[in-house]
Amino acid sequence: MKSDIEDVARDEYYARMALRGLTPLWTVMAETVPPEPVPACKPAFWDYADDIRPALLEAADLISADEAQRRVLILNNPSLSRGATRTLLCAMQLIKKGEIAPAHRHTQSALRLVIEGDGAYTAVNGEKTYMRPGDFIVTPAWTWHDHGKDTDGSMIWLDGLDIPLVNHLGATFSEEYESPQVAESRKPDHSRARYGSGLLPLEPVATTHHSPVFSYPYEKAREALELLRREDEWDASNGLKMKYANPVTGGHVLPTISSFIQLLPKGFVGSPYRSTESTVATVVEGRGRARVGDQIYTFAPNDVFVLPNWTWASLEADEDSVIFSYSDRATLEKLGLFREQREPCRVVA
Ligand code: GTQ
Ligand code: FE2
Repeated sequence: MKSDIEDVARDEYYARMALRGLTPLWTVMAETVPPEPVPACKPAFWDYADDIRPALLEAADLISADEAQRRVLILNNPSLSRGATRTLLCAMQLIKKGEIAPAHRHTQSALRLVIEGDGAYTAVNGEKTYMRPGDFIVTPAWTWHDHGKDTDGSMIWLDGLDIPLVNHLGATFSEEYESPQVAESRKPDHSRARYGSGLLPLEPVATTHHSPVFSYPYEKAREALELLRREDEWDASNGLKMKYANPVTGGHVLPTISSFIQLLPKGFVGSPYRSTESTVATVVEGRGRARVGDQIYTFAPNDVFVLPNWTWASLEADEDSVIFSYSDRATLEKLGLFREQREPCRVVA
């Protein structure tokens, strides 16, 4: 037992230390070295049809892609000052006929998941890929990229970036290109043909931090999931979940961000799962529920939700459902910080 005199002496010491920018560890042990992660990020959900889509259509009348540079709405998690998780940003972008989102590059890595429309392209270092709903596209860090649309109508896609992570690390650089578009360097989808068809060039392929393939068509991913479902190898928590891979290394597509496509068959009731990764998910097809922490979200196509780090979550599908997701797992694995936990016996009410 410590005496009152000791108490007073300690409090007086703590107050003096605070003024000097010194904090005794023993006064902040629980928050500094907690026994397990205490997520600062809470679950979050955005409704596409009712909220995101109308907001983007309004922006389409309010400002041009040229003036905005990118006509993008950021999906902010209410528990954070900016971003969907503490490492990842999620946004939705709209482009109209005749518009160009001018070429630029940045040290943050980006990915796209195409939501609706047709005829728009995104170009990476002068190589275009025309986007179709469900397609997954990577824009590696420090590559020049521009987006454009020559055909009628609007096109919408989801942007995923590691902006909060890279900004936190203090490693953000960006620059505008000298003209709105980078001149065509290769025919559209050159990289996919060269690296993305189960074929590789005979000469050694340099391993870079990112996949040499920029575009992963939905058609291919969907076909693979459909073939795999016949094998009946469902994971109790994640259904049939596959990662998008760098075909040269077998690793994740980007150095910081992992991306996944997942099939949940009609009637699937997943058992709870949590990991140290922070995940953003969007619904490509189907309907169901996501139980995330103390929240229950009813999801429909193109809705977006956050699965925070170390937070129990489970998925249920009322129809065959396909979920695209991206997470900071690629970062965590490199640092030896990825851990996961399954609770198959936990009863889901
Ligand atoms: O399309 O290049 O949502 O640079 C945020 C930053 C999209 C883009 C975003 C970007 C982009
Ligand atoms: Fe960009």
